[in-house]
Formats: sequence, structure tokens, C-alpha cells
Amino acid sequence: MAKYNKILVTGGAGFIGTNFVRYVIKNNPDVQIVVLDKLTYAGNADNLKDLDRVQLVVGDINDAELVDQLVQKTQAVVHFAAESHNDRALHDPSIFMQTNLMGTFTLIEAARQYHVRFHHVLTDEVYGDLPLRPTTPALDKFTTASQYKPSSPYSATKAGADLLVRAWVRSFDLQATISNTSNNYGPYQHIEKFIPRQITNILSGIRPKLYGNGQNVRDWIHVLDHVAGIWAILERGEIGETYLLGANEELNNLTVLQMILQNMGRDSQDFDFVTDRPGHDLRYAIDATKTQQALNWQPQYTDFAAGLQQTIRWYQDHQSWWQADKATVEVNYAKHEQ
Ligand code: NAD
Ligand code: TDX
Repeated sequence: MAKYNKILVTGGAGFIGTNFVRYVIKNNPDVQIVVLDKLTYAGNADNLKDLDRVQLVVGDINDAELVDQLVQKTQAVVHFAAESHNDRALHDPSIFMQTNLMGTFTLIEAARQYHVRFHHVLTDEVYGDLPLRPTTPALDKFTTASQYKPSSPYSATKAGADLLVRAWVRSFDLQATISNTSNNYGPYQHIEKFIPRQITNILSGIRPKLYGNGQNVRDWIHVLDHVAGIWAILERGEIGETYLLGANEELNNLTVLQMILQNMGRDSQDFDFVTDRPGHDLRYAIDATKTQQALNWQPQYTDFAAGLQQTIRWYQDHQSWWQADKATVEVNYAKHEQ
């Protein structure tokens, strides 16, 4: 029996939300899920249409009346809904303020009123970045002791939203847990993001695009390990605690791109260097030891090359899922890339 069997999932039609809903429904026959999703460019109702015990409510987390109605009928809220792409935030941050900050405020107000468990899905980007070559142990990996020091408009809104959650825990006894996770990869990720963008570029006859010198490092975790971690937190996490989820897979962007090229039978030099992202964070790395010990959670997708290969195959096999968006995504990128 699951601890919570009526769950409200915000942003459940996006990348990680979809994988979470599919994982929970598959493994828990007693759980019913309501998804609240605005279906922005990043949400896709088709991701969920084959699932029983899932109801999709198309709406905005800023709609306080709708949020109130849904939260009072649930036992737990898992909050994924966000504007999630750094490049978009750099060109138009306003919607990030509205969705990430005000939307989270709307949800926690309802969760505290109805004494509903709340889980906040966060990113390691709230900690800012780490140097490429750490000079002290404190600069080696993020831990729960690291300070929030966001460097981009996106991560600043996520950090701000989390400061609200933490204040609501302290001041109003909000029954919340928090997870900070590193870069996810896997099926259903929007093709604006690094890995699916490059895979779909190659499938579309477009040369992959690498920002700056390609030396920036990301710490990759398979999305199914991430969602299993969130489920472990819901089931066994302590109220008020923050859990770091990561899989010890630090790689620079050039290496990841060359793995994709090689896997898809292309020359390793078959890509373009383009304009760097302004303020581009150098390196992220998560120390998940505490979470592994506290929750008995371990990443299962420990072979990144194999996970990447499965992801490439997913985009090859699901061309109708992404093809209609490809031209628009690339036209938008072309406005700023040289
Ligand atoms: P995504 O962009 O793929 O999906 C976001 C979903 O939220 C979409 O379905 C969208 O329609 C919905 N949404 C947006 N605004 C909304 C609103 N106002 N009301 C209701 N729904 C709305 O994002 P993702 O990559 O799945 O990320 C999910 C969460 O995980 C985000 O909070 C993100 O900050 C966090 N996160 C992402 C990563 C990553 O690597 N992708 C890593 C760590 C944490
Ligand atoms: O075309 C590209 N070329 C490139 O070199 C793109 C789209 C990205 N990059 C680089 C920038 C980053 O160093 O690849 C790296 C990964 O980029 P993104 O996929 O945009 O991810 P990132 O900015 O690291 O943020 C992601 O992880 C943390 C998610 O988008 C966030 O939602 C999450 O919080």
C-alpha cells in the first residue's frame, strides 16, 4: 500500500512529470493521480493518454480557485510545473517569475490550508556553479550544506520559490520535502534541451550545436532514477528535509556530444561551435550520499553510455512525438546563435 493514494502532480505532462506519473501508475495499483498542467509548449497531453487512474486537468498553477479545489481533494502534491529552460529565461524572464515564483506561492498557500503533503522538485542550479578544477573539498560537489547562490534568471526563480517553501515549513508548519537534482536525460524530454536537441538535429540533417568551448560539465541522471528518488522521498522522507538526487555522472558537453555522434554513426567533428550562453554555469555535481543512506535509494541506470543509447533509440522510434516542433525550436535558436 502506498502512503498516499490520491496525488496531485503539477506539470505532469512535461518531461520529468510524465516519467513520474508513468512510474507511479505502473508500480502502485492503488494510486490515483490528478495532473494539473497548463500544456505550454513543453507539455503534451498524449504522454498520458494510455494511462488508467490518471485525470488531466488543463489549467494554470496560478489559478488560485482551481488550485484550491484540487488540493482539498488530494493527500499529496508533487510540484514539477515550471518554466524550465535557461535559454528562454535569458531572452524573456517574465513568465519564469509568474510560473516559478507566484505559481509555487499559490500551491503552498493551498497545501498549508488543507494540511496536504507537498513535495518541491528543484534543481542543483540553485547552488550556482562549481569550478571546473575544484581547489577545496567544499568546491568538489554540492551538498545540502551548500548555499543557494543562483546565477541565471531560471535558477534564481527556482531558488526564490524554494525559499518560500522553506519559510512556509518554518512559519506555517507546511508538510513539505524538497529534492535538488542534477541534469536529467531520457524519454519525453523536450527537444530544446541539450541531449534531445543534438539527437534530433542529427536525425533532421542539421549539424549539432555546442555552446562556447564545450568544456562545461553537467552531472547526468537518468530520469527514471530521479522519479524513483522522488517516490522514495514521498514514502520515506522526513518533513522539512532536503534530499539531493544525483548519479555521479559528470561529463563535459563535448564528451556527451561526441558520444551521441559516435552512437549515430557520425564523425566526431561533425558539429558546430556556437555563441556561448551568457553567464553559462561551469560545472554542476551532486553528492547524493546522504539521500542514499537515509532513503535506501540507489540509481539503477549507472551505465550512461547504455542510457544514452536507449534515449537515442527512443527519439528515433518516436519521430511523430517531436517532428512538428523541430523547425520552430531551431528558428528560435537561430535568432541568437552564431
Ligand atoms: P518541462 O519544461 O519539460 O515541463 C514543465 C511542465 O510544466 C510542462 O508540462 C508545462 O506545460 C507545465 N507548466 C508550465 N507552466 C505551467 C503553469 N503555469 N501551470 C501548470 N503547468 C505548467 O520541465 P521538466 O524538465 O520536466 O522539469 C520539471 C521540474 O523539474 C521543473 O520544476 C524543473 O525546474 C525541475 N528540474 C528539471 C531538471 C532537468 O534536468 N530537466 C533537473 C532538476 C530539476
Ligand atoms: O544546443 C545546446 N548546446 C549546448 O552546448 C544546448 C541546448 C545546450 N548546450 C549546453 C548548455 C549546458 O551546459 O549543454 C548543457 C545542458 O544544457 P540544457 O539542456 O539547456 O540544461 P541546463 O541549462 O544545464 O539545465 C537543465 O538542468 C537543470 C534543465 O534544463 C533545467 O530545467 C534543470 O533545472
